[in-house]
Amino acid sequence: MNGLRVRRGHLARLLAVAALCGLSTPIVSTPAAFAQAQPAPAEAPVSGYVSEDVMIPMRDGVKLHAQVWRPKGVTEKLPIMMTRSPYGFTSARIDHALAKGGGYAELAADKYIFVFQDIRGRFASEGEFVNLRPTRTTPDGIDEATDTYDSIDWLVKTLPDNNGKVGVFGVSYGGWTSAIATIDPHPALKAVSSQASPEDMFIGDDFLHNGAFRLDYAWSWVSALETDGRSMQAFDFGTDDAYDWYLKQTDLATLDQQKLGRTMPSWQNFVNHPNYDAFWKTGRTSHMMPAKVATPNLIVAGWWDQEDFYGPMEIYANQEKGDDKGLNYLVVGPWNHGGWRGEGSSYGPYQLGSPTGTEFRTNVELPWFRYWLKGIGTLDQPEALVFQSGSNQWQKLKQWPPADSVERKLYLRSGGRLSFEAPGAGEKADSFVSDPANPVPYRDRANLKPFMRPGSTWSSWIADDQAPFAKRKDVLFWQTEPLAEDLTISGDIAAQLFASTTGSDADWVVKLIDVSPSDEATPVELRGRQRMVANDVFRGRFRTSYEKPEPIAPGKVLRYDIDLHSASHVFKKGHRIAVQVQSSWFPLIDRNPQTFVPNILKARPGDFKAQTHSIVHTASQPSAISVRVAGAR
Ligand code: PG9
Repeated sequence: MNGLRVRRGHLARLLAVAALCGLSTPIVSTPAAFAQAQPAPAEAPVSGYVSEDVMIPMRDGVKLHAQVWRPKGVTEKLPIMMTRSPYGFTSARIDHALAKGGGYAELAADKYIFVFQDIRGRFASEGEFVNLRPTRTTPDGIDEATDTYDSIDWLVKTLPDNNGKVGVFGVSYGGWTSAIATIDPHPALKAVSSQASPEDMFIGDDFLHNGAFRLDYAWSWVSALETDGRSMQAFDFGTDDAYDWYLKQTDLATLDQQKLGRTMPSWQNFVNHPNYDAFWKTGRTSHMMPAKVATPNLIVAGWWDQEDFYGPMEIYANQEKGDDKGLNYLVVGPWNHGGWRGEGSSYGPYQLGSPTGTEFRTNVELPWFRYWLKGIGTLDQPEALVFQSGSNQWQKLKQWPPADSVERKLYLRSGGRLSFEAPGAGEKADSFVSDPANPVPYRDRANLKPFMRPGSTWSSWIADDQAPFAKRKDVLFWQTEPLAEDLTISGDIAAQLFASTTGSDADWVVKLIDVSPSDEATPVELRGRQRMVANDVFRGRFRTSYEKPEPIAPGKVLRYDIDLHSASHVFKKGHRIAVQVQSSWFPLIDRNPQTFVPNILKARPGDFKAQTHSIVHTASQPSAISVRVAGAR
């Protein structure tokens, strides 16, 4: 190598910090790992790989740090597998991930040269960090795509015994950098796998959903990443009670100055871009990617990803439009964020029937990269490989969503009934009081630690039992009779709510739920349990436009169309299908003052008012959830 090495001792500082990044998926290093902080394993190489640290020069003179891991004693020419992340990599954790039983064991056993790179401005890399850096606006500018290009160029020219072929892969932020790698790609880049990449931060990923601000995630993430630029320092809330802490914050717009004594760029962006403007739109990942797909991409999503489910599904759908060569593939498995790096035999209390994470890595990811980077094997990857929950079956599909399903509507009816029969005459509205002083928690208060706080179980909150919420007066609940037969849904899900409020703004949270029976044949821990199959929040002010929010006319029944994304799920015979509707989900989502103000992050305490919300379900205004029922043709 050309002498651009970093001494081992130089990394001691970042090893200490990154030791916080635990997970069973060590080098994924998503921030959720903070929640499961464990001590770093002792630094005794166990993988059979040896590493060295390099500084790679970019076109503007900035040098980016990377660790290069190579199988010891192997002299054959090997492909390079690169992952690029802002979270820092510790040597000990990489070593364990590459070793037997680790999240990268299958690839490592097949032998690659692995490169783990700190992106610009993070950890040992030089330069300035910009969160989800936009693409360059001048030909001589830099962005993550040019940094990827320059890194690949240096690696193939510099690393001894490489075969000239490079794969780029990673989860979440690393999934995003993988997607961005396809922009003006280096000729040596032969395949990517963008896993759980965000697509659109305003509409459906980490920071906002349909314009509703993901308060705890946004604050925790930004304060950890944008504090000193070179580490991850989880914000010290001084309490485990996230609900209480956030409820006390009455001036969100200046939270960064108040708590950290300085502004944080991303926080200020949230404050200054309350609507769907060019700032958000130009950051849409698939709009930055080439319209014509030229690099094979294995897109990976988890059905119960608590951060970026919208992203990979949307990237897949958008890239499909320009996939003339058949290079755009999708895998959707029974996982939370990055769950495929673990064993994946269960999710919450639900057994999945097989080690789905190991299956994915062995039968899908490994053959994918072997084929493109080593020319070994054939590509018999289906266009869409989708796990069906409830039946625990993998399905090989020609496309997602599948074409052979029919839309059916589950109507909200009087008396808490949910039915495929539309309402007739005589149905009344269901009403509740939504009080911003007492918002509905998004999970049981006992589990409501801030997401990065040690011991937090944030990564599995979607698996929480929803039954306790159905009992609240400010949560509406409808359910079907026990099903006489299995009912399989496969494809898009959407809510059409006809709703009114006495206020001038309101959030609508909708959950589609599978209710287990309470009989003796059902395992005790599942009896009467309410499993969330789909969910999302919609901020009412954006009913007609995300760009130009409008007050809601008090008392007026208006239609709200809410995307609940998609699912492939079997509601088993004897189960019930249920729907919950509520107007707060705290502190997952910030509180809507329920009084229209131009910018909710700048709302004053006096703006927050209790209001009565109503869901109408009459023959002419039939509130419903539409699902795609499989095999119903
Ligand atoms: N979901 C995380 C993230 C991705 C991109 C930007 C901000 C946050 C992550 O786990 O990396």
